[in-house]
Amino acid sequence: MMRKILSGILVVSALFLGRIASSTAQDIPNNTPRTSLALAHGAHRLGKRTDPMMERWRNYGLGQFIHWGVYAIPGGQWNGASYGGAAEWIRSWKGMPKEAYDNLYKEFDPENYDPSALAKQAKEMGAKYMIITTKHHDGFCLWPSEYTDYDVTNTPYGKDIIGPLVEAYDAEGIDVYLYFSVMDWNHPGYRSVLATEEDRSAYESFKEFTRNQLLELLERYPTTKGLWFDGTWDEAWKEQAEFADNLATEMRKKIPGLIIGSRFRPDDYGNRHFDSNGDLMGDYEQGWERKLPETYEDTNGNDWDCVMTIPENQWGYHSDWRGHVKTSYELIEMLVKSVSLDGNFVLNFGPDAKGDIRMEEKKLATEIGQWMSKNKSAIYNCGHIDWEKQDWGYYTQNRVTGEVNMVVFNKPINSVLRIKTSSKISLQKIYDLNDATKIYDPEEISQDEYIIQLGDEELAEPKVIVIKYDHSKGETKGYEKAKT
Ligand code: FHN
Repeated sequence: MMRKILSGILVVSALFLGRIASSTAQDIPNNTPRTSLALAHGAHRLGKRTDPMMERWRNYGLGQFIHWGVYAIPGGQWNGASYGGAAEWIRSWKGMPKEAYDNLYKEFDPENYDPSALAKQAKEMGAKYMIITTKHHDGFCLWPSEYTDYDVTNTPYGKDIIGPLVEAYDAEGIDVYLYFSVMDWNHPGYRSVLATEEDRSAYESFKEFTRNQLLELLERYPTTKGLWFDGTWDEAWKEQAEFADNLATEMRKKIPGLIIGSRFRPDDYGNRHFDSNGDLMGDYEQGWERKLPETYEDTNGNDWDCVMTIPENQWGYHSDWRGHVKTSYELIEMLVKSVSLDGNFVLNFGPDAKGDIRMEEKKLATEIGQWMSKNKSAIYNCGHIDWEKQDWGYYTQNRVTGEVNMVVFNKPINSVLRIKTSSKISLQKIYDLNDATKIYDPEEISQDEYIIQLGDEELAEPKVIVIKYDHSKGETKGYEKAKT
């Protein structure tokens, strides 16, 4: 109880103290007394990682997620009834007997699984990295694991899924990240809460199993760039600050530079994502699932990714998508907004039991890819610029050239696009990314404020206008403020 109260107080104070992390990284050795609270297993760094692997991560822009496992076999249906939740959670539905679910692996035989076709499709879409579920909450492993029989080797398919996939994506130059659910409904030692001594001792075997599996994955697939953790919200796991911290160190020894987000380890008080001082734990924030930050302030200046489903909430294959299915322009807008706020956007795909990607997903991947092929320079290597957001769309800035992209989603009825910079600059050239002969003449209308005219141009799709500028002050006109 005391711990809960203390942790609550700390979380509140974190809002005041912690979110002032500077953007330059500083190493904090374990046990260093902090201005606020000394934590043995809190954040070990303030600010962003600045090494080349993390720079590469930061510049991806677009990623692909794949959720695949035995849940693709029922595809959200059991005995003629349709499960209303996310397909990969069907085991927890009272309509489906656990025993039936736990025997599904005996039917897992994805004869159409073609990792190079998947990798090619991801490449065409413009993905620079991908995340694959090696093991979801049900505990079924898509790789041959020495530590459980509940894996792909004991299915009719009988072969490793992960190895060929890593190879195929590596061959396309797409970086691979491994999703791993700590929560594991299949392991006998797994507990969500440690209520008794028996629970604690069972959980020790589960921890050892988790460690073994993670090290096994990194040994088997050494080109892995990072781990994407999930299922770490249990009370039992929240008590494992020291274990998780040591394991993270061990994993980083196996693959130096390994990227691990904020979902992995809890701190000394069981806080996740942000430690009790409010500092981000892990290399980037993993809290943006099926939602996006509204403003740059919402990101606290951290690296982050957004993982997104195409329908409202389906990750694994569900044959009966209900509700709103996002269109390619909605997804492109989310992608652009993510980049404009310094994040990566990761779009999920759920292959069916045979290993096929459904038509709706293929179509969206193609449409996004068509847009990306023309406009990728507004996405890759781009991030946030602190110019005032306008209703026509989003700015992204190339981190190398400094060029600014206006990604226009809405054409105003008056055809006027407003640009308000954060300081006096000198505009050099404003032009259409896909037709450099189309030059826009900015008209200065106020201090650091300009307009350009779109004229009769129709917006057939989100359009990119490039702004080249330099920091020379130029001539300052004396705009008079209204005396009100
Ligand atoms: O419960 C899972 C869900 O099934 C899916 O894997 C998503 C992906 O981010 N993560 C979990 C909830 O956070």
